[in-house]
Amino acid sequence: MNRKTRLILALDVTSRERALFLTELLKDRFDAIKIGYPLILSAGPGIVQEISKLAPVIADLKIADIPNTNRLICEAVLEKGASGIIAHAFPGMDSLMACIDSVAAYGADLYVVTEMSHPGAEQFMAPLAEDLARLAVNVNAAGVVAPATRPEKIKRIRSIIGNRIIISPGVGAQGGSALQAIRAGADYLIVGRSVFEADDPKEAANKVLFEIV
Ligand code: O7M
Repeated sequence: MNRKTRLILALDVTSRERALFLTELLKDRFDAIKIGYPLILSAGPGIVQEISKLAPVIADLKIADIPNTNRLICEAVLEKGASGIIAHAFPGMDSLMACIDSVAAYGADLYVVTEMSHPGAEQFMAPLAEDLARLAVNVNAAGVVAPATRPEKIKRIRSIIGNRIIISPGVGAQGGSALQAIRAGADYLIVGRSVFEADDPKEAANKVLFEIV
């Protein structure tokens, strides 16, 4: 991912037309577009290909299966042009290695979830986050996902992963501060509703950009 604006758009809309409109409107302000189940299940997997022609796509399928199934899922979206993939670490080393082997074959990047940004992540993920980050390092992932809602956790994760990439969701709609997340060590912020649901999405993106420069 080319680091220009340090923003990743979470395109959690369910209409193909809206997704393409927002991509065209906002692509200059974002280094990548993150597409997940809401859009892929509504618009069909071809949307990965369509948006990849306009901007780099990170496929957020939070892959969490046995190695063979992980490989099949990765290949399906990489074949459609995704340049990044997001996977969970908790299924273990072999499952994550299947993702690494797949992204390597396509010259794409793997991002591994360490701790999620919502309150429920405190229940099971938070106590394991550092182990999950270590696993991301062991498989040589390009980066990890860490919560902007808990900047102190970004700091902890940074101390474990060295200079691998941290992409960080939870800014805006979930209450996280863009500036605090960047100061804690995030490389990129994942921003969704606070931008695409705004009356003026370009202006809303500009506000985040001004905050972090
Ligand atoms: O800015 P929002 O809250 O509208 O969107 C945040 C996006 O980040 C949305 O697509 C979530 O699915 C995603 N996300 C989280 O909000 N929290 C996490 O811990 C992890 C993710 C994510 O992108 O994981 C890869």
